[in-house]
Amino acid sequence: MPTPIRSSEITSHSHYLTRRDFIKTAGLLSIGSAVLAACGTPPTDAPQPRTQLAEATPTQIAKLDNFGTPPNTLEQISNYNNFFEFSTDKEEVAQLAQAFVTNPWQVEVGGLVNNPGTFGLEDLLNDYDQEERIYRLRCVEGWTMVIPWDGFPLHKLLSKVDPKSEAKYVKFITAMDRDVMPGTKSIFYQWPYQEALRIDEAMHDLTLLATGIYGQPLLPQNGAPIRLVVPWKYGYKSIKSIVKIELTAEKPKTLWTTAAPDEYGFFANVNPEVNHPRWTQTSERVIGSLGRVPTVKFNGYEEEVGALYAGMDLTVNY
Ligand SMILES: Nc1nc2c(c(=O)[nH]1)N[C@H]1C(S)=C(S)[C@@H](COP(=O)(O)O)O[C@H]1N2
Ligand SMILES: [Mo]
Repeated sequence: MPTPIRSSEITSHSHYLTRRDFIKTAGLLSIGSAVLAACGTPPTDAPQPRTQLAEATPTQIAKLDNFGTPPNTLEQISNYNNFFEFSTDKEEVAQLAQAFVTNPWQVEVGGLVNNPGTFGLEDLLNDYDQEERIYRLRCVEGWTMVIPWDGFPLHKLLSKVDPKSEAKYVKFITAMDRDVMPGTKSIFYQWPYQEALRIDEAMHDLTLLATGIYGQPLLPQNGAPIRLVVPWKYGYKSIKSIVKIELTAEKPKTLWTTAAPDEYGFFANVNPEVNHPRWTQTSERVIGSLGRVPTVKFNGYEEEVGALYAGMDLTVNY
């Protein structure tokens, strides 16, 4: 039986490759192994022989993120939330969001596509294998959580609707129910919450449509029943409770680039070299642990996504 991970074993951000290949159940296994192979040196501080891990039950397997950090607890993940439709108080969202009805649910996918369609949540769950992805969620505010998502890559759904060649961006819209979303009374924001990606970002295999956490359906406060997760970008790109996806030729407006264009860019790639005008982005607090750790470019996913931005000046807050 493997021993649980002790907090003293949590790997620091400076040497994140350690123990990566123990993420046996993560959907990133192939990427992880490719990175290890490229580096040539196997991890030396493996806590357990592989055979013992292989015999462990799923919940006993060490599940770690790309820095070797174990996930936050469901308690933490579901009680410290940004979901401005409900409240700007992170600890109040969980309670308020209980009134949000997320069943039945449909996602309409259209715009510049050859096969537009409206998909019921059940169809999406049946048609696409739900993979587990352990990603770090780095909020632009300077905190991080490690979340074991269940879901499927967005590119599977996009391939199904078959984007036209003119489609250059993918826009996402959150459900809006004014009756149960007191935050939408705020006139500082343009509702409904809207986000967007460039199409190559949307097609990247790391870009996930999440439907669960820890093997359970998403809770309302986490963006039930289906939300985007883009792990190399600040958390605000990971739009919750999606009802509409539209492919466009023009760069879409987003809630944050409309509300405060000088503070929140369209690309919003995690970058410790570009500070927020009002606070530093060089470090972050991992929820549930004390102190701060250095923030890493692209949230540690540079190997996977760096090529998407070749030639772009990354010191600009786009
Ligand atoms: N619709 C909607 N999506 C949203 C937000 C929001 O306010 N409304 N907040 C974003 C921000 S700022 C973050 S950090 C993450 C938080 O996700 P979590 O509460 O599941 O950790 O959701 C993002 N998605
Ligand atoms: Mo955020």
